[in-house]
Amino acid sequence: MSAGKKRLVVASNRGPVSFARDESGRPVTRRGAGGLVTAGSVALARTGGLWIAAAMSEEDRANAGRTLEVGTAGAGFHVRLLPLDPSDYERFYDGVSNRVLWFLHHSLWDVPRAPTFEGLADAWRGYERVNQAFAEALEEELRLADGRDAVTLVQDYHLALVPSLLRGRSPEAPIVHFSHIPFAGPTEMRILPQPVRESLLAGMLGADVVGFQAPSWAENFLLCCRGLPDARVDLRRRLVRWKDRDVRVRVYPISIDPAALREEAATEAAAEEEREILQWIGDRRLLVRVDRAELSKNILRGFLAYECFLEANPEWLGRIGFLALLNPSRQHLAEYRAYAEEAAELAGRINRRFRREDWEPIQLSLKDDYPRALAAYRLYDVLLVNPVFDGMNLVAKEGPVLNGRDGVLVLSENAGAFAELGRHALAVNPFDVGATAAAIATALKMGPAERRRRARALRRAVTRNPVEAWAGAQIEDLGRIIR
Ligand code: GDG
Repeated sequence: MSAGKKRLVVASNRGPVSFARDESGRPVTRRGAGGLVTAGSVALARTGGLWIAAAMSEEDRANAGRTLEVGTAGAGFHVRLLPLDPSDYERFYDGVSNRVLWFLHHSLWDVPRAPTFEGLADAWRGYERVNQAFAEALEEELRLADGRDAVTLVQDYHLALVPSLLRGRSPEAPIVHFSHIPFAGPTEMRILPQPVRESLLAGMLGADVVGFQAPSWAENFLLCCRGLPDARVDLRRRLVRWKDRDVRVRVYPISIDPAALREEAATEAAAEEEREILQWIGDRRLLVRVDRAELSKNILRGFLAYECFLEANPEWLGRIGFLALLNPSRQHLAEYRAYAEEAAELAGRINRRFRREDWEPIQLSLKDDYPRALAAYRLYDVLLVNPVFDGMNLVAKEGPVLNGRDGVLVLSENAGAFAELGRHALAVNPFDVGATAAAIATALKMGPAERRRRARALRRAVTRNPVEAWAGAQIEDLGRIIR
């Protein structure tokens, strides 16, 4: 049977639904947001199947074990939340995934001081146990599939060990591991203690296909595998020979669903935000950024670049506003709270330096407000997307699809999205504050014909890669390999 006919099983840390209680205390389910949920749900709605995710909250744990049906009749799929030991989950989620792997793959450590890896050995055991629990649940599902064997799509750095653990239990299972984030190069990878480094690579190599968002991350993975004893790496064919099997390394850039996005942007909530932003900006030009309040998104250098731009181009004082919409993220981690505070302080300092009676240079909002983000996408003249490193970055794709002003995209060379959109954006080295300031100035000076041409090309580049293609290409590749 070809992989294309098989049932789909998706495994990820965060699932497409979570449990909560409404005001009257009744249990309710909430749909998750984000690129993985959209792309995974689109794939599962087509084939039917199951999504296995961690029970992340108390409420999730109380409902774990039940299999839920999600979606509409004929386009539905099932979700199973795994009950996990809370202290193991904390080791897995914060101790390893958030504090070590996220920092490693985005180059976020201040290397003269960090990391020191105190507590890593203990956290690592929790990471292994949670990965083991996922592998067991997946194997059980494959057994239950009863002849209609399944294709397993394992998501992200949280579950790097799952492919080899599952392979050990189910040697014939077709498995893809996909990383939504960048992958560190071999030099950064050497920051990790050797056993951890080798377990991660060997874990991912349990898959038939190891997928990434962009060519640079795939190449980094291959280069890291060259450091793994007994692995044979063919860089040209993007192949790793490991334990008598060939593992393919491939690129599957994730995309967005433009029709669904336009529908969300057409709601009254978004229209209300649009009116509010228009009132704030008046006839000034609008610079926008939309991000999780996250270290990798490079918010501080973005503000410094704006300051540098205002300093070098005083004719723009009072004629532009910077709307920075930051969705709070991982606020239980001290590094994230400190970063968000530093961003607010920096915006405050720039405002105090340049503000006038009738003009505030930056409006910073630190809250979960998706309708406002959609409204800002429609209205920007310049969209600043300058992450230090980013797997893909969906803001760079959503903005151009909704924007109605032929806005210019200023895009980091280190965002995965750069491979698809870079030619039509203004490229910046995210570490170079002066160059980012110059790119903002260039965007604002750009003539209407060039703006229109670039905006159109960006829209076309996004829509050329439909969201269904992400899982579709993975399943097709598996089909060719397995046959
Ligand atoms: C990871 C990788 C990769 C914006 N404001 C709010 C809000 N948003 C939405 C945006 C966009 C999403 O959040 C952010 O997407 P990104 O791609 O930028 O970012 P990550 O969260 O870092 O995701 C990334 C992605 O996985 C998919 O593979 O692209 O590289 O890091 O859709 O519009 N959402 C909510 N409230 C807001 O205030 N709920």
